[in-house]
Amino acid sequence: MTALLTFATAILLGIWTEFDGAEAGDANSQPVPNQKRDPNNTETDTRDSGQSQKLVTNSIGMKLTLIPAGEFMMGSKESPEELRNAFKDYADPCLWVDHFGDQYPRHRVRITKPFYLGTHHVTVGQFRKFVEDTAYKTDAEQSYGVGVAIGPGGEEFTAGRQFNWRNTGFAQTDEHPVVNVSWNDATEFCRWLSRKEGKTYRLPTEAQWEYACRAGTTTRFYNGEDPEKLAQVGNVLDATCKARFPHLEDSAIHGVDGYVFTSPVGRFRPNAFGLYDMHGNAAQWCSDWYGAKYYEASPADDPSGPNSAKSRVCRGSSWGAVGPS
Ligand SMILES: [Ca+2]
Repeated sequence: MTALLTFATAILLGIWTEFDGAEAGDANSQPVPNQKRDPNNTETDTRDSGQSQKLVTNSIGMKLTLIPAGEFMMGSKESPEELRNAFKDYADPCLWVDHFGDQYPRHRVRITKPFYLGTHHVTVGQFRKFVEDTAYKTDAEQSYGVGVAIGPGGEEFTAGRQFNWRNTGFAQTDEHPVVNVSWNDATEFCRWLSRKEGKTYRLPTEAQWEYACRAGTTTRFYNGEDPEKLAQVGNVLDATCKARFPHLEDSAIHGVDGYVFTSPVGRFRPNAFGLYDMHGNAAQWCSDWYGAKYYEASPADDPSGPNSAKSRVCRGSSWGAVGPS
């Protein structure tokens, strides 16, 4: 069985597309032979509502949740036009582009094998262990990242060489999701952990991600249809953020999640599989190449995305957005 990680990404979606696929290949292309089991690994069986669920804690303290095989309807049950109309009152930049067409048409997908998925985003503290062990330099440290700086009119979002996973311009503890990491950085983290434990860690496919996020639900969000209720289950562009950045007023929901920027992982109600922050906080890299029309041609069994493209798939939205993504 393969262990997969959800991985927090750059704080603005798509910012790292210029690096996608430039160096690193698919982590699946380099299977790691079995090695002696790490004695720090522990496995725990728990019972929840009569169903058996296996949780695993790995050698760096990451919890992974066993996701069962199954099938589901992937994508939006609403057409792009219906979604655009439903979200027309939000000026979220993520909704300005033709954002909804790639979630359509809805189609049946089978996940044929169970898998482990990271219960939380990869944290700053966990990523630091990788960097300290390998002296790895992230793409942002070799180019530029995105963060929050003091501009002429107050705080503003901007890009610069000073921003990277260590410095985002706002406070991050070891319990916050690591951000300002590219798809390449995420893949290298998985390779390091695979070597370290003798198991195969990789990013989830987009189909695995959505199957895990939905956890049996068919609504826009796993807590229903209403974006105004997102603050119950995740850290999104909410009234807290709007109070700090008044120019985002037209983009934010009225609900209050209590966080302007990222939040420590696991602070909101999990979904039915026991996964946290699948909506909001930090967006998450998937292994797939991105194809706007891929859903029209997706195979039913374990789809893994187009053969090649210019960018990778990122799911889960973030603390700076409200739309279904
Ligand atoms: Ca928030």
